[in-house]
Amino acid sequence: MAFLQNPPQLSHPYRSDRSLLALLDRALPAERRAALDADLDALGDYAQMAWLRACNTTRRKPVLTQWDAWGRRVDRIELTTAWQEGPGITTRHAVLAAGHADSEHARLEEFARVYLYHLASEFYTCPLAMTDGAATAIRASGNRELIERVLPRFLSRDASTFWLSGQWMTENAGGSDVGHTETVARQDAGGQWRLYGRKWFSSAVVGEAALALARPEGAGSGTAALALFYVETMDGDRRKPELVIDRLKDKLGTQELPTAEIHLDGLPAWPLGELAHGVRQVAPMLNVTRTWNGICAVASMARAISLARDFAARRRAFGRPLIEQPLHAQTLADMQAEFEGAFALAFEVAHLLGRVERGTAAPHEAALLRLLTPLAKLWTGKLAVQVCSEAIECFGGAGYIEDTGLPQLLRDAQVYAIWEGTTNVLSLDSLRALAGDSLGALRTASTHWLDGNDDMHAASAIRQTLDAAARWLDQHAAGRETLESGARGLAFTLARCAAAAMLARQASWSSAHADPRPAAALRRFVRLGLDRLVAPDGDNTALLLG
Ligand code: MFK
Repeated sequence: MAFLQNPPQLSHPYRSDRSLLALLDRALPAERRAALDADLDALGDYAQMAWLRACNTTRRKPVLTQWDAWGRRVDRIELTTAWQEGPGITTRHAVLAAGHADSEHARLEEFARVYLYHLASEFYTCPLAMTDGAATAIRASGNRELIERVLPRFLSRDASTFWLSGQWMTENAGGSDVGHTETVARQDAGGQWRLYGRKWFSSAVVGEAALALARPEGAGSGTAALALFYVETMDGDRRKPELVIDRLKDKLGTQELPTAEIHLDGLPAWPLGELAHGVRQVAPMLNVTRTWNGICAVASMARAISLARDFAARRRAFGRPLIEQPLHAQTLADMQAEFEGAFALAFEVAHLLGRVERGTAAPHEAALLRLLTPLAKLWTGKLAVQVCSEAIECFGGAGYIEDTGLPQLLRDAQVYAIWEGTTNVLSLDSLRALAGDSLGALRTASTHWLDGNDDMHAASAIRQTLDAAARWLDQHAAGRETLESGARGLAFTLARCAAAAMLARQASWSSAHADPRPAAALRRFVRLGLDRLVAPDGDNTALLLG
């Protein structure tokens, strides 16, 4: 019998994830920690089952049928199995409800669930993120009628009453530059607002509701004149005729997710608040979905590394298992250190969000959250692509073969750098945050996170790099073009410093609990470098593009 390679096995995504277990043990009071265990265990079981199922079945994509045999417009979308299971799993394990519970730990407990569920969900987490964001934005609007109508649906623990919500923002002209939105809101004779226009990326078109940006008829141009509307998509069990699905997108990845192009032809809509400043009103939603993006990105990294490490123990080359080959071990350890930094940052944003929402955060932490949210999103998004790419390379040619399930990890990871704003858009958003005193808040927080850690080299590298970032910002604050051109380097630098300081806090706790591995991750993460600052070189850029 010719040689057959053992395929990689996925170890239990919850019980074998030491980063998640240690974080929850450190950050949660014992009672809450214990109460969370059953849901996380079950979501880990589901994730393991879903991986095996995906390995043993032919992949499917959603199918849109626009017309029935008799010429009636139906716009019916057939979903994959994981998507059909989505409402049941989500509500049974209170994925969204947990995040809105009355506790400063609510968001951490929610995002622990999201982290475990994400890959098994086949990006059902995308509309879940938007539903979570919509619930947050509607709550922030103070619109009582709407809060009472939709929050029990969006946060339901019962699949039969659960509603998904979309976020209809992106248009052909207004992608990142949402101020170019062309969708118009017009009042009919009865005073009902109705939306007319085309939305270009609607990933929750199978949902029951959405928040949509539109320009009230007669309002001026630009971002400030946009208003935020709430819409419902269904009339009983039929989609409203004023919502037309033009086609499903043929995407690089996230292919189980039915992202649609749609037309709104007079869809009834209700303003959330004032008939202007819609972007300001949708910002709480954006910040929540960006938090989901960061957590989902680290979930992809965790999966890629878990499979690559398992395979390295099974696969022999040049006389020994790959894991014993020094260069391969080095590669895996670098991935692990970068992952642990990203994990620390993404989950700190989640925990902080809960504390800020519940009013238990320290005074500087609201500014800190405003900065860390785009930093976590942009850095983890890019890192996920790098880690997934490296991981599939760890399998050699097998990593390039579709039905190993490995290429999908990389294709899907590419979405994190695009979904909810590209790396550059998020870098510019971090400049918005830095216009306040968020850098001071990061310095204060870092001092706190480093307190009690005995890795003097790491502490000094973090402080020196934060000083360098502050000097860079001072030097370039007045020159907008230079500031923007270096915004990505600044954002990566701050993200890495924040992640390192958070890793230091986790390392102190873990060392005291006889686990030296996070301290090792910190040493390696710092050695891989914190400083990504870019010297201004406008002339050189112009020459290269000429
Ligand atoms: C999962 C799989 C997905 C499947 C495939 C999907 C592929 C991708 C599909 C997509 O299209 S994802 C892209 C979604 N689009 C975005 O994420 C928008 C990207 N653009 C931005 O983020 C811009 O920064 C933004 C539109 C939010 C604002 O740009 P502007 O037009 O220059 O607005 P401006 O005047 O700076 O900000 C308006 C207000 O919002 C200001 O407040 P004031 O009115 O009080 O002055 C800002 O401070 C506030 N604001 C903006 N961003 C904020 C914020 N407030 C809090 N947090 C933020 N993040």
